[in-house]
Amino acid sequence: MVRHVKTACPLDCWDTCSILAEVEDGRVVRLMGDPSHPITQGTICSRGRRLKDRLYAEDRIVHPLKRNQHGWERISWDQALDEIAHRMRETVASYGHHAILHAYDWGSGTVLKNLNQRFFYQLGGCTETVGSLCWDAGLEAQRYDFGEARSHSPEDLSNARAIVVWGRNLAVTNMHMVPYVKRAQAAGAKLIVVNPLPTDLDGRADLRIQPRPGTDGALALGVLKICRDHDWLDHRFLHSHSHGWPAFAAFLDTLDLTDVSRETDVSTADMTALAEIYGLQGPVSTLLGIGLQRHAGGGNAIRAIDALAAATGQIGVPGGGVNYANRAIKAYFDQQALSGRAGANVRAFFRGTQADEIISSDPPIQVMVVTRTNPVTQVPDTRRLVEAYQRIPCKVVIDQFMTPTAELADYFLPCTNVLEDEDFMFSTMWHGYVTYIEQAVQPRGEALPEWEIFARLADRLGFGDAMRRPLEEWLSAAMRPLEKHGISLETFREQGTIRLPLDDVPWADGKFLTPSGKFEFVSDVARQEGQKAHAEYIPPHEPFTSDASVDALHPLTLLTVHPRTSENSQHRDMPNVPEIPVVEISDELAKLRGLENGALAKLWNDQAEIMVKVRVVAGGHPWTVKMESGWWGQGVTTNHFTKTYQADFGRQTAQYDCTCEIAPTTR
Ligand SMILES: Nc1nc2c(c(=O)[nH]1)N[C@H]1C(S)=C(S)[C@@H](COP(=O)(O)OP(=O)(O)OC[C@H]3O[C@@H](n4cnc5c(=O)[nH]c(N)nc54)[C@H](O)[C@@H]3O)O[C@H]1N2
Ligand SMILES: Nc1nc2c(c(=O)[nH]1)N[C@H]1C(S)=C(S)[C@@H](COP(=O)(O)OP(=O)(O)OC[C@H]3O[C@@H](n4cnc5c(=O)[nH]c(N)nc54)[C@H](O)[C@@H]3O)O[C@H]1N2
Ligand code: SF4
Ligand SMILES: [Mo]
Repeated sequence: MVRHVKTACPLDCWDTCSILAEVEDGRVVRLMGDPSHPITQGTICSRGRRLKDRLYAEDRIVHPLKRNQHGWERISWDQALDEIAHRMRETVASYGHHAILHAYDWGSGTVLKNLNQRFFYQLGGCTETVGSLCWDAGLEAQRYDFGEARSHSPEDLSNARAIVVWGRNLAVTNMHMVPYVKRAQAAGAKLIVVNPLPTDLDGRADLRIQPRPGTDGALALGVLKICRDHDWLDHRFLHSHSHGWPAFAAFLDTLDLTDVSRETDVSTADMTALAEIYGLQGPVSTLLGIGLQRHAGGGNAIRAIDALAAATGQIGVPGGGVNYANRAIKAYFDQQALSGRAGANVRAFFRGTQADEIISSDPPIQVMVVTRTNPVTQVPDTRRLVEAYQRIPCKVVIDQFMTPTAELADYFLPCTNVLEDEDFMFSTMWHGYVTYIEQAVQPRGEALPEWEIFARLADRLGFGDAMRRPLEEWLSAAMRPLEKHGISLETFREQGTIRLPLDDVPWADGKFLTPSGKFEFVSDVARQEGQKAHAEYIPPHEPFTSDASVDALHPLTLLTVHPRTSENSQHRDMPNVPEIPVVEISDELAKLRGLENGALAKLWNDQAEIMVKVRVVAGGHPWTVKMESGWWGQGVTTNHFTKTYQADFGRQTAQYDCTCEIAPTTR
């Protein structure tokens, strides 16, 4: 008998699709988009569809493993958990809680995953990874400016007269936004793409701006200066709803547009064209990407774009907004009810610099538990990270596959795939629809839900009661803030997908969550936190030379962007991944380096060297090399090349702040 089960994609993605699983005789036979989902409307991407391949993959690990001197041996859950619990107890007694490291990220974003942290807090504390490999500089920037990062509803894009896709690889990373863009364009909206690299949207764009990577802060400030010089400003907004404009305007006066043009490689004509869009052709909806803030001045760049949009009247109006994230969603879920941190003795290591922190740690890390992340491919400076991890005497990885991180471990604990779980999924990246996850099939082999793994460990450590509740209770506790909106777990289960009571147009009432209650061009909070009070341009860490000769040291920027067909590293085991990675370079650079389309080349910098295949693309910032991240092979990952530089805000890594060189080679 065929059954349709409604589940959701747990991947860290803008779109948060609901999925229909076709189940026959206890087996998932097909995954389909859910036509009833208002945003994703029956389509899912290949990453979503491959959740089924990951479920049934032959190399998925479905039994606990322990490393012995000959390699991995299969052991029972009891043995694995007894030994790990013993190790933890001894570690706490001899070194204290901080000698246990919980390294986690958002490889799966469902609600019950918050119980992972609960385990370590109920244990009494730990060292845990904080900061971001992903998007925190931008979140902090918008906290300074608006009080919180909020996005317009996708439907509101129809009110825009211009759409600026600024550093978001929309068609690849946020594909369900594309129909909204197309509909807005059909209704007359202009499309502007600001990205150093060519993107799939470029063919549809009315204006393409390809700045040197890491210089968007200068670009936005320059464009705003042009708006100010022409008085293309919204004086009503500036007067009634903003704070600090006179001081910020005085700062703009000190900018020289010729300098901005030289720094960004964007002509003053293009800057003026963009200024006309913001100043004269609104409402403008800005769709910010995350890649753009993985640079030294990433947070300030987002503040500068916020300022440009605010001063020209794009905030709180239909069809406007600087859409980066949607943190308003957080208010509808009580994550604390699950993670329950109160009283725990927690030390923080930053995700990006964890290697150095582990190496110099006092007390030294004795046990590491890795959940929902594959740091060996995803954290900058892989070589240093592996060196640090190798010093940790006991490493436990909870995953579904033998990733390069798991290969370093002493214990591998197999967790369930989302199709084997009951849970629910929300994300604060974009739209306000959340989906209930019904269990489609029984777990394969001995795989366990992660909460069950931690509950069993807690049983052994004497606090099982704090980790064991009926699933309904956990789910209801997480949803409690929705009760006052008349949404219970039962309604959620019945409806499958619900729309959160969010505003279509944030800040329409002109009331912001900042201390002044206004949009803050100048932020005392930023100043108190040791940041610049207003947006300024912060140049890349890596010295850039406009001398593109091979003699100049690594004159090219290496952008290790998100892969088209994989979620970070999660689909690297799937077919069609070339053994030699493909890098994209502009036709101009190809000519300069004597490289033809399809040629083999050597790509290197001071940290790594690798053989690549060249794909020559028309246009793009000429001194930029694109290589997809999440890849591993030839003994290296993309992050062997990247540095542990931090962006300006939020302990955000600046892994796109990276230079390289490329030259022809033969195999
Ligand atoms: N297919 C796919 N989709 C994904 C993911 C995936 O791995 N694969 N990952 C998900 C996750 S975790 C995230 S965080 C999001 C990320 O979503 P995006 O932000 O769209 O993706 P990124 O690859 O981080 O970078 C986006 C773009 O930023 C551009 N960029 C880099 N530096 C600069 C700069 O200095 N200025 C400007 N203007 N542009 C710049 C890059 O050329 C790239 O096109 O995507 C999510 N969706
Ligand atoms: N050079 C470079 N580095 C980057 C980026 C980049 O663009 N360039 N992007 C950065 C960004 S935006 C992000 S978000 C990070 C992502 O970094 P990660 O979150 O580490 O990346 P993933 O490859 O998604 O790894 C998730 C792992 O969790 C496993 N997993 C899946 N479901 C579960 C589960 O339910 N439980 C457990 N325990 N494990 C599970 C998967 O098999 C996979 O091994 O990478 C960052 N690193
Ligand atoms: S990865 Fe994103 S677009 Fe693809 S199915 Fe999952 S949520 Fe949807
Ligand atoms: Mo991310």
